[in-house]
Amino acid sequence: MTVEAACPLTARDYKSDYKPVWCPGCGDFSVLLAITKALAEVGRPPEEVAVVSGIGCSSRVPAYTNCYGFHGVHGRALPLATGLKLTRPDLLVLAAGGDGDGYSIGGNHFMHACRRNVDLTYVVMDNQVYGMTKGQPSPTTSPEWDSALVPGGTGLRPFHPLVIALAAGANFVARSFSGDPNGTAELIVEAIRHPGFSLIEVLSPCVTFRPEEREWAKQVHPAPVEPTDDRGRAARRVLTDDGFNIGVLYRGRRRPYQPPFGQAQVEVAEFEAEFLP
Ligand SMILES: Cc1ncc(C[n+]2csc(CCOP(=O)(O)OP(=O)(O)O)c2C)c(N)n1
Ligand code: SF4
Repeated sequence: MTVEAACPLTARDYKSDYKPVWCPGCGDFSVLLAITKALAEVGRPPEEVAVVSGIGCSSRVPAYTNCYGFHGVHGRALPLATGLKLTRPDLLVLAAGGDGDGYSIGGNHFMHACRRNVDLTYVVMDNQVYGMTKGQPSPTTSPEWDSALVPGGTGLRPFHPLVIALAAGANFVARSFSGDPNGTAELIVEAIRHPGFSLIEVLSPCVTFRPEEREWAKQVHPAPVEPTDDRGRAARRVLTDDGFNIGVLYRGRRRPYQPPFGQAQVEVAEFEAEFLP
């Protein structure tokens, strides 16, 4: 059962004492601020919230909150978050990470999390690069991005996470920009309140390996159309937009997946006996 907080919570109530080790200017600072503001606005106390991640600069978020946290294996934030939510539906479960973590090694889990539509919120800090491992291209890197590691660029078509999410069954899809922490917080609040699997793609510059991403501040703009509940229409829009439309892009009506809880068919001792010599 949800325990109402005795007095209004603030973003500070969700921050841990650990000081982020991100590079000065990294977009992830503002995303952390947005997440803590959103949690305060939703009002569930930190002990009723679990923040789950894989590995990457962006995946350090759980350590910087004082909610329950799980800093897991690279690419495995979503199976962890899914299992947790299914067994503890009373918790607010938020997964966070980067484009490498979520769309490369974790790409298969991403699709199936969308398909399962468990009531989770997934915040992806997309900087179109592997920041933590020093600048390799990620699935969302543009083909012509020239770097010392891949001279002349990859020449590969980028993965389009929002279209994949829509096709696979995500129930809420939004895009935001880290330079607007208040707007990002509002989207995260809406995503948390929306039933089912919600994806928020946050354009979050990696100022160290992609300094040109500082220009995103001049390129982002509000989505020119109202959100739709028609995923075909939403998919067409995000396929043809400029990649800088900010706001809610899709609000679906799928019922979240939540199998009956607490009706185990097998006693734990019985299950253990199968594995004991
Ligand atoms: C199984 C496994 N493979 C590879 C790595 C190395 N690795 C750590 S973080 C990372 C990519 C991080 O990129 P992203 O998720 O985009 O996060 P960012 O650092 O840019 O925030 C990789 C490849 C690992 N830790 N574990
Ligand atoms: S390497 Fe990039 S993503 Fe990682 S902390 Fe530095 S600026 Fe942020």
